[in-house]
Amino acid sequence: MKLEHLGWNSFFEENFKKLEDNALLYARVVRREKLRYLVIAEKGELTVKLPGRFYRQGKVPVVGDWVAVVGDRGKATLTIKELLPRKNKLSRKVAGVTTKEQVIAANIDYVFLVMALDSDFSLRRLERYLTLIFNCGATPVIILNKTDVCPEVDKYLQEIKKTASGVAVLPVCALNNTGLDQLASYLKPGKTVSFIGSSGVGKSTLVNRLLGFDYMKTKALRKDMNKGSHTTSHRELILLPGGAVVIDSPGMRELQLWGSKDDLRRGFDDIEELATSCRFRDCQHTTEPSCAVKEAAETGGLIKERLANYRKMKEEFEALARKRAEQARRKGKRRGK
Ligand SMILES: Nc1nc2c(ncn2[C@@H]2O[C@H](COP(=O)(O)OP(=O)(O)O)[C@@H](O)[C@H]2O)c(=O)[nH]1
Ligand SMILES: [Mg+2]
Ligand SMILES: [Zn+2]
Repeated sequence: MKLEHLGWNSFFEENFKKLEDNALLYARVVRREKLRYLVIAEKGELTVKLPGRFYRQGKVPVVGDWVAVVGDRGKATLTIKELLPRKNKLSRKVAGVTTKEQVIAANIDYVFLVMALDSDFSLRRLERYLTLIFNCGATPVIILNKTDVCPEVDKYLQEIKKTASGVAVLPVCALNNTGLDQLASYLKPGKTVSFIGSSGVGKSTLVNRLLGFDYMKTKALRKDMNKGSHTTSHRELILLPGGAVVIDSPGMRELQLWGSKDDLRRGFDDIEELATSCRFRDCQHTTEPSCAVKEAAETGGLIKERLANYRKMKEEFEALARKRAEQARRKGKRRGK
């Protein structure tokens, strides 16, 4: 197995060489199951153990990570020795009140943000997802699925283009297998594509279409499977016949932000641009006089709900920053004792 097809490149190679240990193998994480990981190395798939120190050090490998693996002499068990530095990572805040990062996937080239053109469609959710993707640094591509149930695809395309300027938008129908050829230019050997989006938008159906057979459990299949055994473990990282690597992340019910308010800059460049005309340089666009952003929202130049969403996310990032600073302060105190 040539691991270049799985995304192995000079960046990872250099970091691997720095470990200066001939006994090590490099491998990519395919799936995590508590203390064991399924990884893929040159010799093929391997099950490896993760020593407890990784948890204590807070560097737990995720799907898409590259790890250095070592075998115990004479024993069949393999152990993860190092987590190689990441090119990037897609993160959110863990669900609930805890202030903690949850890394969803690592080392990604493109994030396919899948949205369905059914009643579930929301521009505000799109803005939220994009903010997370901009934090990751991977290139977002919006996949608009279920065009078969939507008579006004063009209307949605126009709205999305206004909301996500500069981001490619590809309308497709996974069910009827139409429009999927547009994805080909991204799905090149060695490239890693992570699929994200709400549950039910058709991510698994899309992946199955790209694979050419039903590999991922889709909602339709799952219903029947609940009756019998449905424990067939599946890989979260899959190699497509054409060479690209796909990461199908589990559905996200709650999309809590992780990152900083700087991550809003790219997705809201229209607001940033307007803000340069506000009277005050540090204008928060709330109660200040001569605020160009508020004026635009009142006169129709800026969609009100978009501004409200921007403000909401900015507040969330500010609250997150306060909590993280407080955590760091407490940690420092404990260390100082
Ligand atoms: N009408 C329509 N339904 C689709 C399309 N793609 C997927 N679905 C259906 O949407 C449901 C959820 O799909 P699934 O792939 O499991 O979504 P996931 O949760 O994002 O992985 C299933 O019943 C699919 O058959 C599509 O293009 N059109
Ligand atoms: Mg799915
Ligand atoms: Zn302002």
